[in-house]
Amino acid sequence: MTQLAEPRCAVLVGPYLSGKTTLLESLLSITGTIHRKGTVKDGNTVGDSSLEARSHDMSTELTAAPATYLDDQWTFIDCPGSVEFSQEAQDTLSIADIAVVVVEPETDRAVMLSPLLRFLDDRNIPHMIFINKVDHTEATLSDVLAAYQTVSERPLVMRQVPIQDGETIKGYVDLISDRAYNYKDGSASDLVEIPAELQESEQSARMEMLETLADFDDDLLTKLIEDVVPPKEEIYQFLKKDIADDKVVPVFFGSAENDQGVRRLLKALRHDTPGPETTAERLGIEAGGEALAWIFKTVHAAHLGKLSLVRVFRGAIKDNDTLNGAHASGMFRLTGEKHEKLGTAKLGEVAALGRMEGAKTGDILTPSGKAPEGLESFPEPLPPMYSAAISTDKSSDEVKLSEALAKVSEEDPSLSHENNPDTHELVLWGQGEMHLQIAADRFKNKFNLSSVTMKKPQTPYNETIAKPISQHARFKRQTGGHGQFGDVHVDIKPLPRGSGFKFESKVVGGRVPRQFIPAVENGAKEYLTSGPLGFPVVDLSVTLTDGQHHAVDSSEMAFKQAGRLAMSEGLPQCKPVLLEPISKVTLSLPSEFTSKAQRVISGRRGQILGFDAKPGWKSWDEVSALMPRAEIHDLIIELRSLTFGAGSYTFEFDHMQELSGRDADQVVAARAEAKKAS
Ligand SMILES: Nc1nc2c(ncn2[C@@H]2O[C@H](COP(=O)(O)OP(=O)(O)OP(=O)(O)O)[C@@H](O)[C@H]2O)c(=O)[nH]1
Ligand SMILES: [Mg+2]
Repeated sequence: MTQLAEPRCAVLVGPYLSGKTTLLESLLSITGTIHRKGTVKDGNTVGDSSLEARSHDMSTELTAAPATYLDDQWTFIDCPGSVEFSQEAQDTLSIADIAVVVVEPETDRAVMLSPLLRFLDDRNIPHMIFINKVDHTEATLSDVLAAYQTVSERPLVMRQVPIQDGETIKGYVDLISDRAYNYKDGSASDLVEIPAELQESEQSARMEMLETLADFDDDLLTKLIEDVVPPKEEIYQFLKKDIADDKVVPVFFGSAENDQGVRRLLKALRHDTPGPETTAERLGIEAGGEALAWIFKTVHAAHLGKLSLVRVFRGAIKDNDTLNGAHASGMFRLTGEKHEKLGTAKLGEVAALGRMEGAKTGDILTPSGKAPEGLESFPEPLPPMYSAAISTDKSSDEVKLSEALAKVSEEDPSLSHENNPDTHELVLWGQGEMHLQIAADRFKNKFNLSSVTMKKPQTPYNETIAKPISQHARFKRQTGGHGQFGDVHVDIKPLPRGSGFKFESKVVGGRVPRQFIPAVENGAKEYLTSGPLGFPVVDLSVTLTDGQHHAVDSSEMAFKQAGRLAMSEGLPQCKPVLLEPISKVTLSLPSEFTSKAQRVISGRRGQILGFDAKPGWKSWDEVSALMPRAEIHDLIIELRSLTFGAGSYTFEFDHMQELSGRDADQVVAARAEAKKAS
């Protein structure tokens, strides 16, 4: 009896709408996992089962599904293609034996693919390219290949050449087996004679493939120089090794919708995909030792609660095992939204562990709780690029909202949230408009939070003063019984940027009794939360120089009010100025778009600090600039539309800067308007 191969895992990735979910459906149909093939249009595919995915006609989270093909076990995982969901793709790729990069037969948008290919090559993740939708293209495949080659560091090798019938591709010639096939609806392709007119181009494509392989093998090179054509078996072995080492990327084509070329792809996967032990080695997991599983995704499912999706990289885990000190409540195998109980998950398998409280995406699970050292790093959460202020008008939903926020960020580490101390808004950060929209949909669909609304977040402006002043203020109330009395003299002075607020007392002789001095400071501070222009006031000093008190009527409260009064009467005379936050922004983008991006920065009141080649990235630049925070809000939208989605940016607070003129007037007027409305 032949030894069965360990279960392997292929992850489908690639640009938005290239046909990954359709390809998963085709793979599952051909392997007999499903008996009725669905379509994305009809909303009945195994992938995209969530309400969010169905309603937006796009994948919004991964779909894992097991399959058996010619006695080999597989888990296929379909990832969303939108750049806004790249965290999901990156995390899933980290546990893949191979990635199938599904692309469209386009020549002008190849640049979209470069961040993904870069990620794969940085981590040496073996991958293949599947040019999908060849039933519907005007481009010639050699042009398509050439376009994608410009964004791939690794050589792409065409494994097939198309058999054309006019504009239509009706089959292919396999360049290693030297066999020709015509596509056949609903079943495996027919073996046919290689068309005479293709013989020559097939031979030259074959030679090109061999020459690329020979770049990585001296024996093959010697053979080619000596005009010896190596036997097929040898070529298969070269290719298999080069794919496993991520030295070359084989390219296939077909039509997922029509199941064309998908069997061929399956056979290539079967032959060329490294097993989980090889992947474990690539990830730095030594063979031998205790069982080990890696969490690549966390889901909060409707009935099962928290699920940790893992891939087993050593040994086997059983339903009742204790891992990292926690006891999983159930182990499951997922097929899209369906789940079945699983007793044992062995090396290579993908499983979902129930209610592993405390466990998070990226964690290594072992019985001892110890993770080996020197492992490949799990992808970091992607830097935030777009934000929205999120709120609920139902106070009973507030606790639910904070729980839901914690859960969606657990499901998707590229979502985060913060309470902005200046604007007092709860701000949700993510990768783009759609990303946040889907999060909002999840609040409604999954967490039953229909009262949640999102809006553009406020810019955290501050204000300061330009002129010093001495101010006297007296707080006096006589309301029967004993009254309230506090009297202060203060010097208010501007301080350099970044100084914040400073308070000191120079009062002598107990004219303001010592115990009331902190109250004066607190009163001043209280006023500073919203100054004459309506914003938090910073960069000023207040010195208590003198005052008066009354033996009976003075109190902490009275001096606090006096401190506050001194500020509210004094500050409007100190030439208030608006301060806007300026961020240091670093744009990362293909060099062909650099000059356009610089214009975008200037158009958004930015100051370009410089640009340079992005270290280690061929034909990419990094542009650094200082930009007002108010201008960054939708920068990613413009940057992506400029760069076919490839560009991104990071930002960090740099300094506060005075804003004057019309821009400032508008900000102040809008603030006054908002205050009136609230
Ligand atoms: N003509 C043609 N259309 C296809 C093919 N495969 C997919 N499509 C269509 O392309 C569109 C997108 O297909 P999906 O399978 O959802 O693409 P996807 O890559 O999963 O999309 P995202 O996950 O949102 O990135 C749908 O309208 C499909 O019907 C194909 O082989 N030929
Ligand atoms: Mg999809």
